Amino acid sequence: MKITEVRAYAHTLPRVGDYTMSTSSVGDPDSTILEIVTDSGLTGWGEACPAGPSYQPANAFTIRAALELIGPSLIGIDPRQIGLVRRSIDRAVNGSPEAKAMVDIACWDLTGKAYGARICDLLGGPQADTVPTYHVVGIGTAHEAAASAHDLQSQGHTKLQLKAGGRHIDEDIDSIRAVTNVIRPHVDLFVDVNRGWTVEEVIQVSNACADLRFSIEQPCNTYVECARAKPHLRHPLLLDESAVDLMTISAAISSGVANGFGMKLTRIGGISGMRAVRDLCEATHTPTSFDDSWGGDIIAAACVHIGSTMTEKLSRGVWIADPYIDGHYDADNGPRIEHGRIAVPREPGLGLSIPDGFFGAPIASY
Ligand code: 0XW
Ligand code: MG
Repeated sequence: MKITEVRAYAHTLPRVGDYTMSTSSVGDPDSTILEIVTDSGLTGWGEACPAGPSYQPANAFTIRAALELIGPSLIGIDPRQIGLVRRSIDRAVNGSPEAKAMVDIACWDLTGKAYGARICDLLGGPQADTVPTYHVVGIGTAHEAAASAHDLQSQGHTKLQLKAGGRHIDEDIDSIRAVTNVIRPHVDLFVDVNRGWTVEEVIQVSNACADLRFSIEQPCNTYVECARAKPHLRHPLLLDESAVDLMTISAAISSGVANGFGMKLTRIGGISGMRAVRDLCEATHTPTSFDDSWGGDIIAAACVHIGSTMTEKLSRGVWIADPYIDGHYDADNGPRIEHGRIAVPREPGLGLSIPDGFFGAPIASY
């Protein structure tokens, strides 16, 4: 099997409802879709969709610019040789993890389709037919947060992520208290600040809520700030945006800075990179989630496949943007949340059948 063409598409995801974090809001998510065509007639799909232009170092335009260099380097390569593919694109461009992750996911899709196996089966096999997810409770008044948490638990959610930051910490403390007042037994709560607090603020919030059970995710902007705060916290600390590579992740585990992670596949190198994080977390009994910033069925399926292979006790859940998107790329097999869980796709590769022409004309072809 050889790669004969690489196509890139731009796809604006129809958003349902608002989604605001401490330092940014999602806006109209501009997803980049990658289609890798082979001489076997099989094609593979990848996707990368930042949560708005200011959430992370990459945006739709930088991702597409990187493809200008990556695309041509793929022609003639066997996509099943994912290690060779990685070395080729690393020679083509430095950095650009989101664009490279798209290639990785598309190659895993092609490999599964070529061998008639689901990606999760190629990764060691799913722990169950469904995976746990977590649902966000947005930034709002304490009453709104409590009402949302109540409703989500009634829908079967057992993992809640309360967004915080971007305002005085007294408002966050009020929301944390209001939500913990309605949290039911066996429901896990974590407060995700998306880098919005200072070291002083996270210490103050943790002390003010010392009597409450929750974890704190990415309170401060940098790894150094989170590490500086950690010894003073009364709550477990989770890293997300600062967990940028395996060296940082392993250092955070061995130093005791991180008690767990919120991981994004396109930040860490796609399915292949997330597999390495999974194995490190399994070996060190460190919980992690399997997420991405935003995106549709393609990135959602990739997260579900790798997330399904993690020991459930160590899985913090698989987050997908489905509740905030109107529609699917694959109406039948696109991942969706039911009673707090997501079904693992059943068909080979990613398990998606995307209709021809769904994304319109390519914006680029290599
Ligand atoms: C909840 N997410 C995975 C989706 C948004 O991109 C933010 C992110 C997070 O946990 O930071
Ligand atoms: Mg997070």
